[in-house]
Amino acid sequence: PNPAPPTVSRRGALWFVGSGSLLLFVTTAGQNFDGVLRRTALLAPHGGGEPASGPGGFQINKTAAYAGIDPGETSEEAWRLVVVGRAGRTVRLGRAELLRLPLHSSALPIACVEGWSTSDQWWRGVRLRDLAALVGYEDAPPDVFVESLQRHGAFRRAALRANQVADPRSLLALFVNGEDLSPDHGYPARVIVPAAPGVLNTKWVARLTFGDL
Ligand SMILES: Nc1nc2c(c(=O)[nH]1)N[C@H]1C(S)=C(S)[C@@H](COP(=O)(O)O)O[C@H]1N2
Ligand SMILES: [Mo]
Repeated sequence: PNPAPPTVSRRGALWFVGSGSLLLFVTTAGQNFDGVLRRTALLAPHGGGEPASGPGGFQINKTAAYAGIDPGETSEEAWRLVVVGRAGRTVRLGRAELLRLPLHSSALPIACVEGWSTSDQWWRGVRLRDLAALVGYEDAPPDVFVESLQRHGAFRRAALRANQVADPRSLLALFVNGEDLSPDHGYPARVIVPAAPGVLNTKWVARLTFGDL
C-alpha cells in the first residue's frame, strides 16, 4: 500500500534497457561477418582461424602463428617431448620414437567454452597412461601437468587429473583424421581427453610432468 519512491525514472529505465541491448548487439553482431569485423564479437563465438577443408578442417582456437610457434622448433630434428615422472625420472622422445610406441585411436570432439564445438574427430597417438608408465607409473597413473612450446598466454599449460590420465581414450595425439596434425591443430603433438573443456587439450606439447599435483 505504501510503495517506496521510484529509484529510476521511466526514461531512465528505457535508456538502461535500450543501451544494454545496443551494447549486446555491437558485441555479438560481428560473428555474422568475416575478417576484422568478426573479432569485434567479444560475446559470441568469433574463432581464431577459419576452418579449412580436409582432415584438419575443423575449428581452430588459436593458430600456430598467433601462439608464436616457430616452425623451426616443431621440426623432426628440433622437437623433443620431455616426460618427467617418479623421482624426477625423465625421458626425451622425438616424433619418430613416439611413433614406435603403441598407437591408439579415439573419436572425440573439441568443445570450447567460447561457444563452439566440433563433431567427433578421429585422433591417433600415444595414450597418456602409457607415457606415465614410461617414467615409473606402471600401475595407477597420477595427475599430469602439460606444457606447450607456446611461451605466453593462459592456455599454454594445463593440469589433468589422474582419472583423465587413466582414461584409455586420453591421448597425446600425433594424427587427426588420418593425417599428421596440422600446425594450427597442434603439430607435432597435442593432448586430447574426453568430456573436458577444449582448453585442456593443449597444443604444441613440449613437456609432460606426471605426479600428484
Ligand atoms: N598451447 C595451446 N593449446 C591450446 C590453446 C591455446 O591457445 N594454446 N587453446 C585451447 C582451447 S581454448 C581450445 S578450445 C582448443 C582448440 O583446439 P583446436 O584449435 O585444435 O580446435 O585448444 C586448446 N589448446
Ligand atoms: Mo577453448
